[in-house]
Amino acid sequence: SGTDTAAGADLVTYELRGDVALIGLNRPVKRNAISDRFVEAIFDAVVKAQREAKAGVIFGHGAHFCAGLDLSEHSEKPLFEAVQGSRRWHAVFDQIERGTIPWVAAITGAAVGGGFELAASVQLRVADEKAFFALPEGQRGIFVGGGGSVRISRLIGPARMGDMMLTGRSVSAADMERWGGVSYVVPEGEALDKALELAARTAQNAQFTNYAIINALPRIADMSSEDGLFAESMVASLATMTDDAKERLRAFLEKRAEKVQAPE
Ligand code: 1HE
Repeated sequence: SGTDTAAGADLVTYELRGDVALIGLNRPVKRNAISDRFVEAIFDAVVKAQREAKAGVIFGHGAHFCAGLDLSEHSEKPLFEAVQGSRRWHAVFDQIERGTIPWVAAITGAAVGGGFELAASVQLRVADEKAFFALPEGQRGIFVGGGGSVRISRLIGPARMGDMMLTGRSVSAADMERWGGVSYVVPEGEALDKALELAARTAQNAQFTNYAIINALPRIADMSSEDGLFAESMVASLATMTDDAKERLRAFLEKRAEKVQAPE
């Protein structure tokens, strides 16, 4: 464990477990608040994982997933630096949302402000039943800058996001599941194990299909229906051409592949 990259190596832990990379946000005394160095450390770890792993998990060391932007750095910044800082968060989180491998977030404690924005950039969200979500930007006199107005808004809807930002209220894991903001709520203490299990399962998929899911779905969501359907046919046909698809389809027909199971 431990990353060998330069920027803020101490701020994240990195571990490879089989095909799954584990990135731990590691600034628990500051509730994993994300400083400029921290954003770079996340980027380096994500790029390393894309080289070495087939799926990744992001979790927070300590009781909380992430308290968002490091507010102690933020107030000092001149306008143009603030813009560039926000754009850097976008680039880093985009590497997670539209990169080469699927990511699972194991959310415990607070996922607040930029912490929720980070969670919104992964493909699968697992929440501990005690986890909570908030967007306190309204009280702080700032605005989301880590992609939340796009990603969180599309995940839970602009009305719910506006409610969270205007009222600053805390939303429970159970309510967030109802809102579609998380896909799994698990008993206390089990989020990381569940996230690892899901990541390991996605790592077994065909690489091209995972890439298409990660990259085609959000883009098609941005298209008109007509363009989306056309793009879908192109991606679907390309997927079918891969050796992986040929072998996996043959395996199914020869009864060597796992069947779909009824849900538990
Ligand atoms: C911080 C931060 C931070 C904690 N920046 N230092 N985010 C927020 O507005 C959330 C602010 N944080 C909190 O509401 C709470 O800290 C928590 C609910 C997350 C956790 O509470 P608790 O009681 O466990 O911890 P604490 O005692 O509040 O915090 C421990 C220390 O971390 C304390 O510092 P200390 O020197 O007194 O020990 C806190 O000041 C520090 N800390 N959170 C800096 N965020 C790209 S735009 C995104 C915009 C946003 O993200 S806005 C939301 C910012």
